[in-house]
Amino acid sequence: MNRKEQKLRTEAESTWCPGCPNHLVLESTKKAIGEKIENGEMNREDISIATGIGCHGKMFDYLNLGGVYTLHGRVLPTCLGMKIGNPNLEVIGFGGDGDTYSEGMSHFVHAARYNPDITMMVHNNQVFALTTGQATPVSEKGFTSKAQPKGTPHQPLNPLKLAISLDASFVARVYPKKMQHMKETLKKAMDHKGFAFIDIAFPCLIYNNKQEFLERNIYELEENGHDPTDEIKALEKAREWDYNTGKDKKQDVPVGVIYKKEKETLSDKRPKLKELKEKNKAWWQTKR
Ligand SMILES: Cc1ncc(C[n+]2csc(CCOP(=O)(O)OP(=O)(O)O)c2C)c(N)n1
Ligand code: SF4
Repeated sequence: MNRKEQKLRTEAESTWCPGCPNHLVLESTKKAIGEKIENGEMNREDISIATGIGCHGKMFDYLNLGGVYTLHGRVLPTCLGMKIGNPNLEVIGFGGDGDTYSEGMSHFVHAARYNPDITMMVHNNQVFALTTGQATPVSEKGFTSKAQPKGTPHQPLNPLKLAISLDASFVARVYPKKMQHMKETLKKAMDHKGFAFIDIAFPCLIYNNKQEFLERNIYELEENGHDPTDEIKALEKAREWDYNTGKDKKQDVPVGVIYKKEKETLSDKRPKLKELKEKNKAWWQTKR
């Protein structure tokens, strides 16, 4: 761990379950940001984060960065507010799948439309984990819990397909055990100008353990010659996994950048934000 990564640690004791993939998400995030700081691309003070409420939300406790530990479902409007308030900030949101695709769904749709220059990571364990295992909109059909003893009858929503059809300008999936790949994908998302969305596919070891399924079916798009600028190919890739574990059929779970497009950002569309960015830049630089 380099000096910059150490500065991103807090003294808070982790309350995640031992072995929870959230630990790996945290480490990859620290590495990605640590490397960017080390390379002189940004300072710790240039980054602002927002997290939802859930197991994923504890990222706020363990990352020594400014921001807002916000309400369940409200990560994206909080990120948007921070970005509008100071367009020079590098804003990163961390949400749960319950958080983002249930209560927060309308924000997700409009963030893709507005295209603010922010990064959104969704810790997608396909379950409301902190509230002990209820089905979310991405839980697989037939998923049982105390709240759904007969199994949810609904097909899971495919957030990647949705994001591409909303014309989100950067759409990716990562798997936390592929730490190097996850770190590099996060860096690409931070470099992207516009709304960069990353769905983190991972098992909740307690309430939805699909580790064996994921390990068996995951492959890296970068090794497959995928062209993320081809929208039709991107949709085909997004369709490969329908978020069921497909006990009867072969499923492929692609990870990496699925779709990427250059598109006007929110600041491009709002000249006042551009002005504010320039005006604040000088002030911001004196504060470093
Ligand atoms: C406005 C609001 N609605 C609901 C809740 C209850 N709640 C807290 S955590 C949580 C589950 C979080 O699940 P998810 O977002 O998938 O995150 P995970 O725990 O799986 O990381 C819920 C429903 C809340 N705290 N606030
Ligand atoms: S309940 Fe699941 S998501 Fe929450 S800390 Fe434990 S393993 Fe991780």
